[in-house]
Amino acid sequence: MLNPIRGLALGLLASFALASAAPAQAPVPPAAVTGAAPTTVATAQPAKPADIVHAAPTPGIGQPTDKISLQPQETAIGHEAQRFHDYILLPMMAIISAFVLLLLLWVIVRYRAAANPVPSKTHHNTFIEVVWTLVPVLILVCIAVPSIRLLAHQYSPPKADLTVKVIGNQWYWTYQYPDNGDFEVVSNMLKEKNQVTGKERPRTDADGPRLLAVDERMVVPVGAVVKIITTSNDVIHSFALPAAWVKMDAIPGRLNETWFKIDRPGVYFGQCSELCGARHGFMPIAVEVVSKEQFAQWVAFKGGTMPGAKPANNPDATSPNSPAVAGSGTTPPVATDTPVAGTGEKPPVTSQPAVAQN
Ligand SMILES: [Cu+2]
Repeated sequence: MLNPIRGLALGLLASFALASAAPAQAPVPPAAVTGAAPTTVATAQPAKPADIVHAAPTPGIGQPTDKISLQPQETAIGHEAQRFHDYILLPMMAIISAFVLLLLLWVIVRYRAAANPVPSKTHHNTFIEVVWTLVPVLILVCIAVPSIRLLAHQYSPPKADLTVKVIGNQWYWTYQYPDNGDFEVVSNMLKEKNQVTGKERPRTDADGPRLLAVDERMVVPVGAVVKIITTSNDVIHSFALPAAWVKMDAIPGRLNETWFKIDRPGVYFGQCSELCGARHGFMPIAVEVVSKEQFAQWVAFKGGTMPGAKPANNPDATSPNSPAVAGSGTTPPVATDTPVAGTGEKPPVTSQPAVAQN
């Protein structure tokens, strides 16, 4: 349940989003001012438990398409891999397959028993033996050079702008943000309308395709080098995001590392790619790439902090373990700067300590 002060912060965030969308809206008079922050303004709106507004996915981007090819790639590594696949591997495979097929057909027809009552006893042809040794070697070299170069690029990550710890569970994902106050997001697949029970929210098209949409996405800033650390709480899972050319096993008791950098805002879907039990097919991955401002807003909404962000009026606020302010019970302190729509001011930053949910 939301506590009232956190509810105020949510209300502020919601009103900020509304104000940006509809500048003609009448100004809301300040209704209450908290003691912790003299500039804090609380609107009279009821606290909205709703989430931050998330982007709807774009068909054909970050999700399976009906084309026979790799999923459209969104990272530099992905483009390199796609070029390698499209212009080197695929043509080579096609040429070799066609060559072997034609050779077989030619041998079957030309040297059939009916046409050759007396079989040829030819053996040893130095030229052909050199050719059939050298040509496969050259083919392998042609594949190995770009392949090893691609691997080297994959395993030479640039300096990370953000680290996300991805933890596989039977059968959902949790995403921890150690750079942002170590808050955690638990991501479950959204069920269809006819499958939900109780208060579960069914999937809508704005969430994403069936079996890929989740209730909580991993959110990352656009253009940021995101370091992914994978591990697992139970069995081996695999974090795979095809549009980012990422697939990394999540192994209990071990930390694996991969990375991606996506330059286009949007929603990108993936799936667990290691058979991990009965519901292996029902633990999708959704990564939402947003602007830096939206990311900061989302982090604040989740109770995290941005690295280097100054806590507003509360020196304890940067510590995730900071005790609650005396007199406010167990309620963590919240201070929110007044957002001013249309002036290009920064979105509100809360100083609420991160809540670890382990
Ligand atoms: Cu799994």
